[in-house]
Amino acid sequence: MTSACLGLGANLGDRAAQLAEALLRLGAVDGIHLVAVSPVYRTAPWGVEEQPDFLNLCVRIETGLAPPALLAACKGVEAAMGRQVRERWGPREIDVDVLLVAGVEMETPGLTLPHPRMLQRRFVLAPLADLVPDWIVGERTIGEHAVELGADDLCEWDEPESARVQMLLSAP
Ligand code: PH2
Ligand code: MG
Ligand code: MG
Repeated sequence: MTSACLGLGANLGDRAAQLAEALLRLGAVDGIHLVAVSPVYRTAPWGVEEQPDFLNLCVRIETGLAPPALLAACKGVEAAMGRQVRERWGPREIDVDVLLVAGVEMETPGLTLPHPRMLQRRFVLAPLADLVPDWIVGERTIGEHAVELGADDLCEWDEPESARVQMLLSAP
């Protein structure tokens, strides 16, 4: 089993419910075990600014899947939840990205690890720093990268939506 971290985001529909559904679907995949879920952050849209705010979180998993199979599982969850194909960086009902797989650096057409843009994105680094502040990417820890990126656009803990996701995850 290998430790890995995934980044989830949504900015259409009932965002917290979709994040929770995606987590439940991921946890039901053979070979994926959820270890810890970060708080939920409300974040300014990055890339395409004219779209609703996102809710973002990260999840730490243990997995027996190799990275391509893990990516396929993430895409499978998006497809099962009816994610529509829209413009790059545009609005989405659910997005599940593979951010980090412990000990893995790879660059293939479909998957680059660590995720190539994660260090420039507050909406990734903030929840990731809550989960794995001491993991090293490049020369620094995730916590150090998060401090270095600083804070300017919206990226704040959403307490009610964090509580809703937790509640939906623990509901029978
Ligand atoms: N995802 C994108 C594009 N822009 N902005 C925020 N705040 N959060 C996201 O998850 C996000 C984004 C494409 O994956
Ligand atoms: Mg993404
Ligand atoms: Mg994606």
